[in-house]
Amino acid sequence: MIEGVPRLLSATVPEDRWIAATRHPFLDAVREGAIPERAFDTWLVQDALFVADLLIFQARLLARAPRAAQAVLAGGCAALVEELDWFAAKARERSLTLDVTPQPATIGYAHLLERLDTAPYGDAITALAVLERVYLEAWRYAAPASRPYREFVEHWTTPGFAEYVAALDGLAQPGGREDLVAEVLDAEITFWDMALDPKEQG
Ligand code: MP5
Repeated sequence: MIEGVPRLLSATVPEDRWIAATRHPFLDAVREGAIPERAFDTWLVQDALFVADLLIFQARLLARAPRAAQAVLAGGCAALVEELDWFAAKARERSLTLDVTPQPATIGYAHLLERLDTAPYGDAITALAVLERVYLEAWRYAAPASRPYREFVEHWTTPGFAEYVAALDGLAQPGGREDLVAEVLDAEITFWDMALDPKEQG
């Protein structure tokens, strides 16, 4: 058993990547209040771009989901729409524009979502369950953090988000394309790396 990974998924998830994705130095720095502002702001605007890509993927997944999965996925889509408003508000508070060029890590993750879009439903929902679970556990690791980062930690550690993640765990169909699960974890690690060390944009 890997800590934080639901039993159902633990055979699917590679432990070294799980640890790298959920205990990343970015998260240590957030918890300690030592994150450079530029790194945090890079993460924020790039994650807003990621969430827009995720909404496209998830809306399509909802369209092909079995009846029993529709409510959870529809709720997730609505939450992503609200989250895009939240990102816009946070960007305004920090005087950031969301009209930025995607970093290579963001583009890479978008390409992975496009491939998941054409993967069989079972593999795609499992990848989504891992994508959300890893984010919950990552921000739990950064908790409680002090201001001004605490509200970001709280955003992804609320009981409501944990319930959503548990519901996705219940929909996951492990035992399929384990390489896609590993790719999700790699994309998560690369995303945190990117925030700490963004590529210069031309
Ligand atoms: C999520 C996210 C979780 N916001 N960013 C990355 C890089 N991975 C996962 O998605 P959500 O829907 O915002 O909880």
